[in-house]
Amino acid sequence: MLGLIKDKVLSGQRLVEKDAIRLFQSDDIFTIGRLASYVAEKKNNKNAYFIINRHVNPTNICINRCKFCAFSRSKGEEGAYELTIEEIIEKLKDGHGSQVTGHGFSEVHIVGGLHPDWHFEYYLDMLSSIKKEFPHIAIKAFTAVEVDYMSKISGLSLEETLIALKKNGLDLMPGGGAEIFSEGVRNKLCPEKISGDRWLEVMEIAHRVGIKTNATMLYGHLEGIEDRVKHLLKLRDLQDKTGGFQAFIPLAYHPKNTEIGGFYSSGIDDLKTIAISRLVLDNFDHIKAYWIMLGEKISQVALLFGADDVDGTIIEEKITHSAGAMSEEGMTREELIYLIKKAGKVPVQRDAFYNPIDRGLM
Ligand code: V47
Ligand code: SF4
Repeated sequence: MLGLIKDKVLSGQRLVEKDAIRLFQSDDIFTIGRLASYVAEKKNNKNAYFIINRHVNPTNICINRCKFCAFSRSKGEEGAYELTIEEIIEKLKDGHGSQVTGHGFSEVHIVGGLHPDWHFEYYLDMLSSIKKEFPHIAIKAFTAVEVDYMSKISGLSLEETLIALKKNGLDLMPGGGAEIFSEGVRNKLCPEKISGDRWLEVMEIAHRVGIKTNATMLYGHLEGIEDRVKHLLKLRDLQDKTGGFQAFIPLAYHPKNTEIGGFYSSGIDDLKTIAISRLVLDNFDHIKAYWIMLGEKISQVALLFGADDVDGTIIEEKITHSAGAMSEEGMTREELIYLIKKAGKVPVQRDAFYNPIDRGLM
């Protein structure tokens, strides 16, 4: 049944919408995985990337309150928190070069809620203070949703907002907030959030002003196969235009403590989604199997299904763990290397832009 698709992949032809739908409908996970692995190795050989990084979530107070999000709180609600810039810097000092990583961080990943009282200057101050203290750490910060919010609170255009963020130390942007672009499902999941088109617009402008970004897709909730495929194709179209995406990360929905509830994604769906993403997104260099969401073991197997990156040491993770993630919150460098080697891949420690820092890890 997958013969024609196999021929297309092996001859380097681009898959179309109905090919992607057929792949999602198929139970032949081994063929799909083998094809994805073929494409991944053509792009990245047997390399599997990881990074020494740390996540920081400056606040969980958020005006959007998406129905799949167990992390956010309203102002004044029990469990709501907000970090000062000093507290953020302390967190970075804490793990920097510590026993947890054995090395200094290459990247800090910062995302948080849309705080009703914070001013744009606070975000700029956050960036410049971190940059001043840690000039060698790349700052990957703020989803397209947060950037849109900053543009609204500052009265600046998206372009002006992004340029100001860049000037103050923003190096690249994570891929969160994309969720699923389909309007019907998005309205059920997160009615207050910016539309899929707006998310794409923010990313297009970020790429234009020289900020590389990632892209994500939240799957395993209310969406159907067609919603997933359309989402991937919109990302592929924008990547054709800008070339500004570095990696695609499928995010497995976690149901605990959320308003919409439901189930954890299955391991089979996780692997299939990674593999099909690799096959459809022929213009993305990297597919990330984010171990925090997939779990250590599925993310390891995903390296044989088209993924070439498992993300990093993380240290502290709140968003997925609020929603019932069963993984640890951090892994050491040695654990990441072990996980990758045991998948038969070559561990490559990378910086935020996929430049190799250490290849001699075998
Ligand atoms: O934007 C929220 C998602 C995202 C849940 O770019 C949930 O390198 C699952 O985007 N179940 C944040 N997912 C995480 C993210 C990310 C993570 C790692 C690396 C990168 C990168 C990006 O988490 C949110 C939202 O899409 N999310 N709630 C949930 N219950
Ligand atoms: Fe807020 Fe992001 Fe959670 Fe939505 S997913 S409620 S925007 S923190």
